[in-house]
Amino acid sequence: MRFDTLWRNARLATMREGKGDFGLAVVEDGVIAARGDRIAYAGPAADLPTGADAAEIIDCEGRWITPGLVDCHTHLVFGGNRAHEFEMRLAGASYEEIARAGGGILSTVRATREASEAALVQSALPRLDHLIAEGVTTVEIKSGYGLDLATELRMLRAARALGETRPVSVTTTFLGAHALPLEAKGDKDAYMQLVTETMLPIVATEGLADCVDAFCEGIAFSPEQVAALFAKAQALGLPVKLHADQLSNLGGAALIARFGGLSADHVEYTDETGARAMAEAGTVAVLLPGAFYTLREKTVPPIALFRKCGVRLALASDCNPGTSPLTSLLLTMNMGATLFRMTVDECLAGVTREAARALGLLGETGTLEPGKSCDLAIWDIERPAELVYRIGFNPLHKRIWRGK
Ligand code: DI6
Ligand code: FE
Repeated sequence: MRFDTLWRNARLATMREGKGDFGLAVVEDGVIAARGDRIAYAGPAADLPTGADAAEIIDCEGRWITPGLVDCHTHLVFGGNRAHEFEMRLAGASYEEIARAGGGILSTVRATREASEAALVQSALPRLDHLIAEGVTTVEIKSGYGLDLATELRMLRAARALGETRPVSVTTTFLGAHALPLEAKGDKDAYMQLVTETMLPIVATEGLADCVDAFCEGIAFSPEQVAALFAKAQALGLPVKLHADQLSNLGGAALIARFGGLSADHVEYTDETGARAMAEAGTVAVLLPGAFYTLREKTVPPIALFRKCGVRLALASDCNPGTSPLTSLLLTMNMGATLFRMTVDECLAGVTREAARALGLLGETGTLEPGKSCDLAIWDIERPAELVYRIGFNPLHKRIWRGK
């Protein structure tokens, strides 16, 4: 049997799901073989068909291989940054004071509207490269700092362009319902009608979004406004997800579950009704410890409740200039463990299998299984816990995307 590339002498964390087993699914003396951009074999060396051969055979010298990492929630594309607001907050200013002084999300909106597509790509590349350097092979990127049609389209084009510029899979999300722009003059209903009836259909027609997201919160949009947007998204054949229950419980988790959404993100304030609805709908909880840390939040997401109900847990960077200026999934895993008390297995599944599930891409990536894209991260570690335990250290040996 002839393969293109074969990685041997490796320890695999395949992340493959067995019956009732959601662990790492470790293979001690493992082999991965690729044909083209697909995994053709992933398993014990002993079970490799006899006579197996490959054009290129790589000795991994006992290193660990995991699926390429998946960052399933980022706002990677934006203009400017908010380092000055960080300083203001350190000097005692509150988030609200900064927002009233023209800062906050709207200051990023201003900078993003002023940036060309090329400038947006250029400023996002170092952030993307940092993710890639830690083994990321799939990244989700949201719009939401344009809040007008032209800039929202430009952000989504910039996100697609990033995927053409670097060897990484990019999925895009339309987040026109992120915040209320100044020109809406406080009229949330009118703005959401614009997002729902005008922007979204054009975004869909141009094929620029793989998914639709919204921010459901007192400072953003109500469940009713979001429901109308989701109904439209579904009519257009687009899956939905939601920034839900981050700062208060407006029933966001139950809302996204009602629409069969891919994920409910943040979910610090989700209650048992919400968690049960998510489990029923197969909606993944995407936990974002970077935002929790930056905002110095006190309310931890109800991890035990999610476990009890059987809700799947993903972890993501939420990379954004305001509440999570974080471009490291390794540090995200450490925060998931230290701040949220997630286990090593949960953290690793959270940035591989469950993150892929949260993007609707589990058939394509997220585990080491035949037929999937050959997306691998090869690590210089002795045990998987090192990926979660160390802080500010990157043990990536090599990253493979689509077999290369
Ligand atoms: N939740 C957040 O924490 C960020 N967006 C969102 O929906 C805030 C983004 C920002 O401050 O720029
Ligand atoms: Fe976010």
